[in-house]
Amino acid sequence: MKENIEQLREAFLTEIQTVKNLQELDALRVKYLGRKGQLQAYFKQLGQVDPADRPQIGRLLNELKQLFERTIAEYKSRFREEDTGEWIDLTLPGRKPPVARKHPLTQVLDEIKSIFQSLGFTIADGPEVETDYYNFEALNIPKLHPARDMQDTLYVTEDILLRTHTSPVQIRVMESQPPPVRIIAPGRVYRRDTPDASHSPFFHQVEGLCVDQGISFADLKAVISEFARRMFGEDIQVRFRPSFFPFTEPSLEYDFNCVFCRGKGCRVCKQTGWMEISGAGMVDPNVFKAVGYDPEIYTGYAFGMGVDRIAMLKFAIDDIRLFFENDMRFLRQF
Ligand code: 2NL
Repeated sequence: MKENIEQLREAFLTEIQTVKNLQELDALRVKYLGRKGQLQAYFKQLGQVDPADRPQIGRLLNELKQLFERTIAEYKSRFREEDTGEWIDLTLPGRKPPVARKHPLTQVLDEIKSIFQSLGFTIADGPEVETDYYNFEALNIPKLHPARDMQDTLYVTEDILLRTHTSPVQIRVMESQPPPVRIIAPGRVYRRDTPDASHSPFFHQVEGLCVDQGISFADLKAVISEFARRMFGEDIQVRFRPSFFPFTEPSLEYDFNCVFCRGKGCRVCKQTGWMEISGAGMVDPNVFKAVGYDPEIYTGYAFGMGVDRIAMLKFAIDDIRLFFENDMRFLRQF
């Protein structure tokens, strides 16, 4: 009997290696474990075995049964995986959906917009392809001004060009409605520049305009100072210096405390504690005349700022070109 059990074991282990699919495996299971199978036949013969040997033979038969069951189960899961792909490995990590994010410039622009919206400004936009009139003439920029030169502006025809600032948007808004006006005009602008770390032939600007009766320099200073604090922190101070623009009179340029040393002086601000941001001023009476506002009744301030430059300060980026190369290694950091 012991020998028969050993032979059955060998036969099973040899035969199962030739099994190629689930059907063949099932046939094998019936042959060895089925009610009319060989193992069952030996169990039936157990009664005729010498009572002294019976416990040992019984144990051997039970062990063999367990071996059959275990080995068949193993082959079964292997075939499932290979043949049908039904097998699901619940221990695998899940598939991560790619999470979209906003471009750093969009993030900064959103922040700038929401600060000015909270100060009562609405958002205006307009064409990027403009006429000489809206980009220059209405803004009191004289015919001989260097900005009008082919070297500085990208022309489509003699009269049509890519806007060099978003001021034309503000001209269009003033033409279309009487004061009061309190708007910002964010958007892309174009200059004829060779790209380097601080220049790009296109970049992004936000211009602000506030026109009503009794608007003064004090209002401008308050709005710019509040913007600086909200954008970069309560401790950031603003400095105003006299300047000149054809479309404002008087004009100024404004600086914020260096956002890296907070005004103490460091390498980035060349030990001055200040960083140039942009220009502003009281709207020139000639601009009001061009849009049909009476400069004897209304006054207003206007300002500009570079979105790319503010984003570079905010994220400590030293090359403007990084914003426009779509390099995912760069963009994924924000
Ligand atoms: C700069 C900063 C500035 C304005 C933009 C403006 C717009 C209108 C009327 C008057 Cl419609 N001014 N915008 C004013 C001052 C500065 O931008 O540095 N630009 C060269």
